[in-house]
Formats: sequence, structure tokens, C-alpha cells
Amino acid sequence: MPPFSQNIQTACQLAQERYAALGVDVEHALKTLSQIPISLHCWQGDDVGGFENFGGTLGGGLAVTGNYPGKARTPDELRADLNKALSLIPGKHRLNLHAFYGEFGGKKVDRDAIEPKYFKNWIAWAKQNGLGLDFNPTCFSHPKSADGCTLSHPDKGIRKFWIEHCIRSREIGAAMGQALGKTCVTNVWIPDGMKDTPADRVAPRARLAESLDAVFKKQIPAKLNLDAVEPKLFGIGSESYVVGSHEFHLGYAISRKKLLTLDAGHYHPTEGIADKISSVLQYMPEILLHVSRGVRWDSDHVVVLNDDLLAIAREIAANGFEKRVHIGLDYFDASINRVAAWTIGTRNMIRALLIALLESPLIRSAEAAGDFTTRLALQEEARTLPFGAVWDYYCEQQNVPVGDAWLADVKSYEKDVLSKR
Ligand code: RNT
Ligand code: ZN
Repeated sequence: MPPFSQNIQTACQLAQERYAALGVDVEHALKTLSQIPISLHCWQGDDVGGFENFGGTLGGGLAVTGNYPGKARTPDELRADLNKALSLIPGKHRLNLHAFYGEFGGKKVDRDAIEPKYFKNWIAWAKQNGLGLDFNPTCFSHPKSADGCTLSHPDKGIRKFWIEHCIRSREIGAAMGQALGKTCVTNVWIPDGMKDTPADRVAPRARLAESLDAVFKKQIPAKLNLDAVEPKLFGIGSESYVVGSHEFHLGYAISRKKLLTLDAGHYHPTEGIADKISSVLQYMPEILLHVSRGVRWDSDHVVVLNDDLLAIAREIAANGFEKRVHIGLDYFDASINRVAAWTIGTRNMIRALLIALLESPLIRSAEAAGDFTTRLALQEEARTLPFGAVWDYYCEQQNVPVGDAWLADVKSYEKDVLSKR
């Protein structure tokens, strides 16, 4: 029997022939794929805990369920876990940090006092590993957000506090962009909303627009930092009203030339974000995605290779939007091994992009010719094309484990490292 890698090459060659007959250039697809970075969310590694020293608990309606052992307790542990996950994921990627993951050296540094210096180890680590960094102000898990209100707060002092936090966050983003030579995307999400029907839906939104304008007042070169705003339909504790709704932030992003963040879990349960991509890109140059998986609600389950994910990837690849759509992940599962959660979700995102990049141009030309029969036939046949063989080949080419071989690696890491925490 030939070595495994010989089998992989043979299988990929056969797949390549199938794809060539459909007008698909597999090598080209793999080259494109290798140039699409995914921004891994640091918060999967410690259940959205962060490293502040004032014992805050998770707020803002975010809920992490499960108590799987071995979560990262320190920045070094989180980086070690990320290194492990990244060694199992093909390609070169990015890390998405939240402000409360700064390294404050045991000091109580409040959110309105954060500075780039608290992120110097993250920057050095990113540089060493050739990664880009993205950033987020943390407008939750804090006494000043305890009533579920931040940038739209009726109290001017509290608004000012969060404005300052967001201003500093953009500056940290710019410092990251500068240090790494890779543009940082800083995404503002706030939990503000109401549990029950508000009497006044207008004033909080007017305050939010005003606060955001203050946050974005200072021009920062787009090469260093891009700003994004993330809308949401509802959250725990904000079931009836969210100040930063989809329409609010869509309008804000277009009128202020910001990026809109589309989070897959932030809409009605049957409303996907795939169809929104080509709509909003008519009016803005770039967007950010938070690829997530809601199960009946914004539950942030690990991303799986389902139709929603395939549709998102398809809209990016089929339209050549790779440079205009920044792909970030946003989920948190504490009921399984956290390194595995990163690995599974990120590999799925990349796998979905691969499947999308292998789409036959004959499907689009059939549509252009008005032949919807052929379109549907080819779309359905595409579901069982041998993309798995190409994926295995890509993993091998990128020097990461093929198939479920990565799992043994995670299991031994769990035995040697995670279980000792
Ligand atoms: C919350 C938003 C937000 C957060 C992260 C931790 O509903 O999706 O993006 O998940 O900032
Ligand atoms: Zn999100």
C-alpha cells in the first residue's frame, strides 16, 4: 500500500480531473484559498473571560454554557492554546482580541485607561507568528455596563466613560496595524437595549449616534485601522429593543463610511447573512463578518459545515469579494475542548470557502442563458463533487494534519497541558 500522502495526491488528481471537466481550476482555487485570512476570536479560549483584575463576571447578555476543564487562565496559556489550534489549521490567519485581554501586570487598569502598551506581548506574538490582529472595545462585563447600557446611556458620565474606552480601542487597533504592517479591524459592539417594550425608542438611538460620532471623531489612516459597527436584533436582557439594531448600524455605517459587521447569529433564526453581503456591498467598500451558529437563538455554537456557512462562503468566493469581506469568527462553547472548538470552526470556515472556490462557472453561465434547469442540476450535482480530496491535499500542502488526524494532537495536548491546569 502506498503511503497515505501518495493516496492523497492520487485522490486529488482524480478530483482535479472531475473539476477540470466543469471548467474549474483546482490549483487556482487553492492559491486563492491560501490568501484568505480568517480572524480567530480569542474569546473561545477562556469563555469570554478576559484578563482584568477586578473579578468581573460575563455580562451584556452573553452566555457561555459548559464547564469543560482546561480553559486558559493567563495570556501565556491562551497564546499556547492558540498556537496549538493554529498548527492544525491550514493557511495564515489573524487573531481577534477584545480589550479586556490586555496584560495589565496585576494592576487595575480601567477600560478608559487602556493603552497599546498593555497589548505589547500580543503584538510581539502576532509578529513572531506572521499573524494580523483585530480588536474590539469590551463594552460589557463591567460595573458601568451592569444595567445593560453603555454608549447610549442616559447618564452623560457613563457615556463619556465608554466613549473614551472606544477611542482608546481604535488607537490600540491603529498601533497593532502599524506594528504588524497589517490593517486592524476594530469592531464596536454594545449590548444596549431593553428587556421590555420601551416608551422611548428615539432618544437612546440619538445618543448612540452622537456617542459613536465622538468615538470616530479622530481620523485614523485606513491602512492602520478600520472601524466596524455590529448590529443585533435581540439579546438576553434586551429581548424587546436593541439600540444598535440592523437598520441603525446599516444607516450609520453607510453615512459615516464605516464597516458594517454582519454576525450570523444576530437576526431572526431563519434569516441568514449570506444574502445581505451583496446588498450592503453596493453601498460600502468593505464589511466584517462574525461567522457564528445560532441554535434557535444567538447561542454562538461552534461553526459547522451547514448550508448557512456554505452560502456565506459562496457569496464571498463567487463574487470575488475576498478582499472586501473581512472574515471573523464569533462563537464560544465551554462544553467541549476549546482548542478543538477553534480548530473545528476555523477548518469549517476554510473548507466552506474551498467548496465555494470550486464552484463551476457553468452554473453562472447557465443562469445568464436563462437555463435554470441546468443551474439547478449543476448546483445539486456539486454537493457530492470530491472536494474532500482537494481539502485533504490542501491540508497536506499547508503542513497541517489531514482528516481527523488533528484530533489526536488535541487529545494529547489535553492530556499533557490542559488537564494539568
Ligand atoms: C454579541 C456580539 C459580539 C460578541 C463579542 C464577544 O452578541 O456578537 O460580537 O460576541 O464581542
Ligand atoms: Zn458578534
